[in-house]
Amino acid sequence: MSDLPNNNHNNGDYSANNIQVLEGLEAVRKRPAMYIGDVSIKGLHHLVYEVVDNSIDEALAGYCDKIDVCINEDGSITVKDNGRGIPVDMHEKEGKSALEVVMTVLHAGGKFDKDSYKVSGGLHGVGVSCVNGLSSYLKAVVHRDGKIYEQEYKTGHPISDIKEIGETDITGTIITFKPDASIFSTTEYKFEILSSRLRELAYLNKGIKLTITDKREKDDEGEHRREEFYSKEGLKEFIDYLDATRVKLIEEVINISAIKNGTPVEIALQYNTSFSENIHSYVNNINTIEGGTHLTGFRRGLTRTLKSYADKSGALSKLKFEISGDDFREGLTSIISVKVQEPQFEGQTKTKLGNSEISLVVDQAVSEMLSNYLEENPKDAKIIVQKVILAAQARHAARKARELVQRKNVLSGGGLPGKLADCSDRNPELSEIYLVEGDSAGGTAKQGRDRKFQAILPLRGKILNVEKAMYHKVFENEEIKNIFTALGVSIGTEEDSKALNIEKIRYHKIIIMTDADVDGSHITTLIMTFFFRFMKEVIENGYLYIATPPLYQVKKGKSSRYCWSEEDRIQAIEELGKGKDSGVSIQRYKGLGEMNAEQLWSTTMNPETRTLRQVSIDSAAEADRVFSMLMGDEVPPRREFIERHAKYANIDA
Ligand code: 0RA
Repeated sequence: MSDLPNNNHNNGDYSANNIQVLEGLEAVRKRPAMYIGDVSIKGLHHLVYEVVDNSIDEALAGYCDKIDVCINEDGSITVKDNGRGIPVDMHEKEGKSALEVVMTVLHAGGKFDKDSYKVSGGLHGVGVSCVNGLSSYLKAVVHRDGKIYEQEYKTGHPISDIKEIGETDITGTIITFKPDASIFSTTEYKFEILSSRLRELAYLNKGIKLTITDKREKDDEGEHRREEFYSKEGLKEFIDYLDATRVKLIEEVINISAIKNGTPVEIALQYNTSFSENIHSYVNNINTIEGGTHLTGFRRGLTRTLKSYADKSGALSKLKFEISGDDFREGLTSIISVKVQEPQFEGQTKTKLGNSEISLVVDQAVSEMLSNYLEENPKDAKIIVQKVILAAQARHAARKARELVQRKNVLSGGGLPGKLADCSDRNPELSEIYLVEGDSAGGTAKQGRDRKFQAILPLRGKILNVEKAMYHKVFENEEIKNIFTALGVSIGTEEDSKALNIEKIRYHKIIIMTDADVDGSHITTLIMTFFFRFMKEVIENGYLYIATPPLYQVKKGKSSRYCWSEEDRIQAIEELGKGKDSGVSIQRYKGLGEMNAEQLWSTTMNPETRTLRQVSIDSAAEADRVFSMLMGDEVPPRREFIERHAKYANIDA
């Protein structure tokens, strides 16, 4: 790279290797997003995954079974494993220890270890040196060959030589790093985000114990927050975890495990009484949210195998219409995990597997093992076939209902819902739509908005709980039809019911605005569930937001302050009431309706002053579980969940 100052010194004392080392990590610091995706909260957490992935690789190679992650008091991270320890011997060519090479040369991670089965290694597979480059401080401690070694770094550069600091009878690697605050937009780690990734890793890689400890805070008993994850049976237990609040159709999760053409394929599946399809796919422990060839292979294998079994059993003879692929996946929860030697990732977020050979690999694994299963378990096979037929019948009925609805819609002129107050701008990138709880608040919002770019769609009361409703009920629901029509996206049909024509969407900000009370947050959750189940692309594109109306107004004479939390309120009372006689009044806003149009605008709708919370999916599997739990039938786990999360409630949902 010619724009780096060190380039001029390519003579004298500097060896070419030295310069390359420098260039490597300077490149990471210059364009961090190229290496870790972004420098937001996502990229920040990616640093931990990158280090943990190295330990997982050590575990997959058979040398490690314990990984401990710690969020330290000062916000730094420590990852400790009981693997072989990073080698420390002198590296002839580089003229430095192997440890230093691993820590300071880009992509040097697996250099010494070509034979081992290396398939982990993070979404970008950039290695731990990348973490080093993006850390203001990093310390590597290695237990190996009876000795303890240590080296420290600053922004990727060693600040000491490798030192022998003691003796040991264990082996392993301990890496502590502090993300560089001049690079990341935030350096505050979230326990929830890290713990759900570690849980996922535990299920995906059975037999490894992963722990996380948060030393930043203590609970009432003086204990640090801590979680431990260990899965003896892997994917099977992952399914049980995801389906905790769903009613299963067959007793045992179906397991498929095979190595086809050298590619390990692991699949677990279970049918439940719900109507939704929950398939989560992974390649080398990475959640492939955009799918890819492994998913295509799975679907094809599943459909063909079940269809041929059902055909043979004669169960389909009475059906007067074709079964579609979707029918085989209604009420299906499944995890697909493949380990691919040289994965090609495609798609917008590089989470779509492109390797064409994998499709057949997975298809064959499913066909062979599932047809065996069906032959050996005729009782379960019958239950599954019955479920598929029911799904087909319901879908058939739903299509008729939908056609009727759409015909009516055309007869009444089609167009936008009557309740929508649209904005005048036609550019989706600049347009917003507020989904407002209740007609009355909707009216206030219509008065208060900037009509150029803000549209208002009032929703009456509670929208349908899509987690409990059948497909055709969802599409018959007035409020939900209004949302679809207002957004300008069409209701999918049959096979492609999950493929939304997102490029037609009329607004790039969809803002849920409800009362700041229990009912309001329930409605927010209902609407989020609806988007998660039927328009996931909206969330994935970052279009879904939650408005945050104030909780209080503290007033004294002519001055007033809006408050969004108890702390805000206490501070406002103190500041407004300072030194003078009292006369401070506090208004608690129970609902949006208690604000007038001007107040609603200035506190909640004006882009200059409002705070929007963007809805994101950190872990699709976890989101799936949480929504099915919050919105499903079983009350006790929901209560437990709410109580457990009350203290640590994650506002970014
Ligand atoms: C290179 C080679 C070997 C192990 C590792 C790296 C290694 C890296 C990390 C990062 C975190 N924990 C780790 N554990 C091991 C192979 C060493 C050998 O052959 O003994």
